[in-house]
Amino acid sequence: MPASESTSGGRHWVIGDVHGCGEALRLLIGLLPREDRLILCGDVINRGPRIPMAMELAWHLVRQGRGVWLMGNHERDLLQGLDGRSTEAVWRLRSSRTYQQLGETHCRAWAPRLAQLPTTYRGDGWMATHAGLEDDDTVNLSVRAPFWRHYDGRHGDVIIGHTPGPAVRRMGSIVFVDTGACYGGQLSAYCPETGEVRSVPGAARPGHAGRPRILQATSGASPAALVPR
Ligand SMILES: [Mn+2]
Repeated sequence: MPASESTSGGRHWVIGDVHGCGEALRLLIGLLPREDRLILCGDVINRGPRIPMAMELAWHLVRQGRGVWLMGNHERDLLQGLDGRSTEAVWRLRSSRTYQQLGETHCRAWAPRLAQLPTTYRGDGWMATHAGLEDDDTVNLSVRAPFWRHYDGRHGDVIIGHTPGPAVRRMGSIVFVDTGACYGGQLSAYCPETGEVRSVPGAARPGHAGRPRILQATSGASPAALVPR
């Protein structure tokens, strides 16, 4: 899978799962310095109310050279559904909010762009990816506790999304930046160079329970509050 690398030497902001919160992404982009590089940590699509807007904003950052949109498991699932290789993938595609909001034709128009998304971004002493790495360093777009438990810091800090929580938080060398924008939480950006966090309110979801789905990590592997180092 493709990787992307820092060439700027400037500051970066790694942004958590947007999940269709287009308005929140617009506000957050407006809060971040124009000269800094924005890394979207994957799962820009699905769940939220304004998926086309979120995708257009993310792609605009990519085209400007201001941002990098990393592949999440939701983007991968969309591509697999469009490929039509399994009945389950097609069923998942048709029941996804991205498919419902964009329709078949627009989903297909996005596929060549989504297929190019890198799975990692490497900065100086840190990297970003959607969920984590296997023991042999291959990217896994949906791993949770096994990576949290076993990551030994060999790539410096690894900044990930995928698992929502109440705040940007650190566990060892892993920084979690998904703050549940689509679940009534916030959309957050974390600067690996300074440890600074900036957040905006996510989309309120009428009829939704409003609580982030915070996964219970096994055997005490629970992401702690962020302590910048
Ligand atoms: Mn995910």
